[in-house]
Amino acid sequence: MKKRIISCLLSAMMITSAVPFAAQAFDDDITEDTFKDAVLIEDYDWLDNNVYFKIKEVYLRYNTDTDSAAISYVQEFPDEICFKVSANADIDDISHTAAEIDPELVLNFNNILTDGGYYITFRSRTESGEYKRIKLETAKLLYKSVKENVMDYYNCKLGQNFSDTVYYSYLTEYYGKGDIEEKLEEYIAETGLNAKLELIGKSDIYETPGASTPYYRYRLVPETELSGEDHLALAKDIYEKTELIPNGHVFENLIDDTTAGIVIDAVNSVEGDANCDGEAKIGDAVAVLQSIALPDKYALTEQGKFNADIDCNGITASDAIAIQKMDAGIQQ
Ligand SMILES: [Ca+2]
Ligand SMILES: [Ca+2]
Repeated sequence: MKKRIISCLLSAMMITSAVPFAAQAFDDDITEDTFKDAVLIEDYDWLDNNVYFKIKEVYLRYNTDTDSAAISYVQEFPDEICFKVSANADIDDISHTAAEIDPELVLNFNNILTDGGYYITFRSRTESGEYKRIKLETAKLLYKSVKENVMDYYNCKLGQNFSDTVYYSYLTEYYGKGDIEEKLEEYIAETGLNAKLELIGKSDIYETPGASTPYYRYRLVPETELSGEDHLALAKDIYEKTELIPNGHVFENLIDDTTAGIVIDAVNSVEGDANCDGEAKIGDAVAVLQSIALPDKYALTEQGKFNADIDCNGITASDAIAIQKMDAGIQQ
């Protein structure tokens, strides 16, 4: 079957991937030209799992050297607060503290690091599973409440559209807990599809602290060559019958994820430093008052607001007073 090259229109800026799988290239070399004719899949609602990210756009392209097609997701990540904690940190205790600050602040996952310890990530999620914005003061309060217990505070990533990350996926590749294999085998048995299952990888991400629940990545590989459209149709059919959503194997990211949203550096935050010059001085108290009086003219940056919100309730005149007292050496 003649293979077609479909590509997509994205700048070729490389970024690091947050996905815990090693990069795996397809056979073709990725260049800007490779993607210029990508097809935007309009009916991508079925791909939106709204779990760790929200899919905004999906592109389909054919692989030049294999019989596979791939999809590119443009993703939107919800706000998150990340900590690095030691291996023996009491994650349940930190989780409890977070829930006391805001009941919707939930531990999303913890990621074991090779040097011992974990990255743990909090997101704000409603009971119905919708992710919400995290208020700056909530991030500050959580930081202040748990900072004695953490090895390092990583950052808060706040702001919608924080990350338009693109990645590629084999069209029938699935990531999740052990029941993926069972569901796919059932699908093959029921449909009589001529296909085999390939285990691509296993991840050490755990959904619940202390619970050994490895995640698996499987590919359902058709034995007969499919066109990109046919492979996509198969993926949709699998979704309709099993509710399994393709979840790709990142091998390249093409959009710089630092261009949108806000990343607060809490480790290097100087308490009271509203103007972000590294010191808390009387000028910071003035900057706070100016930002309240003339917010359009003297707006604080998000980092400045994080630094200057001494009592973790948003920026008010009392922060200016607290900063003045700090500057004067008066204990809080
Ligand atoms: Ca300052
Ligand atoms: Ca305040």
